[in-house]
Amino acid sequence: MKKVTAVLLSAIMLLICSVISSNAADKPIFQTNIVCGNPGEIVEVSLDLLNNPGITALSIDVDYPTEDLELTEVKGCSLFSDDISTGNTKTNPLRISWFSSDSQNKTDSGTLAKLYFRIKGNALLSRVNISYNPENVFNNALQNQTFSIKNGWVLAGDAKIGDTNGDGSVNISDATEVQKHLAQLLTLSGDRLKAADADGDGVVNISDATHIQKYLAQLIDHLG
Ligand SMILES: [Ca+2]
Ligand SMILES: [Ca+2]
Repeated sequence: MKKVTAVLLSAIMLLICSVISSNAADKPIFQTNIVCGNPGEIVEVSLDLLNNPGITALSIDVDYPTEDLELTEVKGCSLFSDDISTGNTKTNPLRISWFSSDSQNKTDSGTLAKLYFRIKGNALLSRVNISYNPENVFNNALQNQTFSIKNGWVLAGDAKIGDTNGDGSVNISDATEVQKHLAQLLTLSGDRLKAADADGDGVVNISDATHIQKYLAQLIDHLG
């Protein structure tokens, strides 16, 4: 009887996990990617739309630290039949917008725009943040569509996400530093604090220490 119960429980857990993972996989996402370069170089950051549920309009803002990055050019991509407006490179945040002129839902996923940044002299970890008002992203029934956001980084020189002590590698000392910071035994600030956001959700908490540990245990293959 115990064996039957265990098998049944395993099957239920498997079912729950598969439902959760399929939901996660299908979740609509706006994201910018993680790129590396050296100060003075121009790097290309992609603004992507994933798992498009079907929309007729969108308006997204992208902001970045002007002390670290200079936006030199923006190219709208031909993801949809109508042009994607890329706004003015001199404004921060930059507004990326699009609407379907035939009012038909478009379900394509891919790159909305490419942003070209020149990395300034003292930059290390620079976040390229996306924000949007759900009322400005909707389908042909005027239903607002909700997207998750995954913000990317421009990493200059040897900068690495998760390398909170700045020694050039990510190891267990970095996870310990995050824990000490949370316990107020030390204070991470500036680029060291930015590096501590190892899961890239915009806040530094215990999940980041866990994220570094999982990365070191090869349970996940990337940080940020
Ligand atoms: Ca380190
Ligand atoms: Ca975090």
